[in-house]
Amino acid sequence: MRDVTLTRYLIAKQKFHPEATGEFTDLINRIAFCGKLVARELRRSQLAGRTGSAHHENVSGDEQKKLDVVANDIFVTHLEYGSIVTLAASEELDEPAVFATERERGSYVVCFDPIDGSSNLDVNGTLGTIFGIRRRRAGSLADLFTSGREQVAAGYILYGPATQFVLASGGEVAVFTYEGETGEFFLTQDRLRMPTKGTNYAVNEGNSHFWHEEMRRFVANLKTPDPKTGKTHRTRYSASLVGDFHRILLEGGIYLYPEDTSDPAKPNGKLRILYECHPLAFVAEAAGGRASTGKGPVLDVIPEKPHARCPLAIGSESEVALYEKYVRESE
Ligand code: AHM
Ligand code: MG
Repeated sequence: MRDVTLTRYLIAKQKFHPEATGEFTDLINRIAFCGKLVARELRRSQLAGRTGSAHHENVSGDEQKKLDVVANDIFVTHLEYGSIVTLAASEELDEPAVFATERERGSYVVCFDPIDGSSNLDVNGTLGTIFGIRRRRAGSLADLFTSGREQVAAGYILYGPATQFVLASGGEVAVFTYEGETGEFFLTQDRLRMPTKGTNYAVNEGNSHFWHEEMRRFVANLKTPDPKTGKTHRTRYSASLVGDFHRILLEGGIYLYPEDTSDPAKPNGKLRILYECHPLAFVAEAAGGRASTGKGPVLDVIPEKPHARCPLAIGSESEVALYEKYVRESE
């Protein structure tokens, strides 16, 4: 497995699609290349004085960091050329960027969060990039306002002690790890399956005052010893959705960012559907896990605008089903 590069993996998969033009392989390679550039920026940021605020808010009202802007520019630059991508929606773009004219007909629509977990930028903490890919249909903004099941691939790049590229496509999840000496991503885990039950939970408990009652009861349940094992779930929260989700993908458990009452303008929690919830839900389902709003699958949620949000409970089948039961019983 250690001599399978990302490119070799993609070429092997492409053989199952005789109609393939090579554009998808090109697109994934470009996203991986952007990951290498972002990882390089992150490694240098403390020495180069590139930490801190860009003194600007994005359209969601979040403070933009200098590196949010740098990473967004990297992705826009490398997705824009060659008419492969028609439209790109990013957390850091007020409006989606249109890359291909009607005549050029790019085949794909890409949604991305260039730096997820931005509050970790200044403290050298774990960070990520999230992406979801749809086929171009109408060739207009309407292509964005569709179910997450329209995605043909999704994944993330995890910037931790090692940089890893996680790709869900064709119903399978594969993990590639970056090697600096060769500049390549090598396949390190193939056909990954999420445990059906785990022992971790990730949630910002500082928000518990604003949670609905069923959420408080659910988390209390996770902290109550299991009658069979005598063990409770462990809290593992890093303020990086990608980092927290990756642990849950490997070890099982649940990540939650539920709806709460902290801000009447944001009744659906914090996370955005197109470039946070849909892509990770796609990865979770491809690995045998689940992603739910509490009331139904996240992949079935259709956003009404580019930065729309939804509640997210994502992870092992067992924990997500239990959370849905608490939500159902509260109705
Ligand atoms: P970001 O994309 O602006 O960084 O926001 C998303 C992040 C997630 O990575 C993380 O799980 C969550 O926001 C943390 O939010 P909070 O500080 O409210 O716990
Ligand atoms: Mg984010």
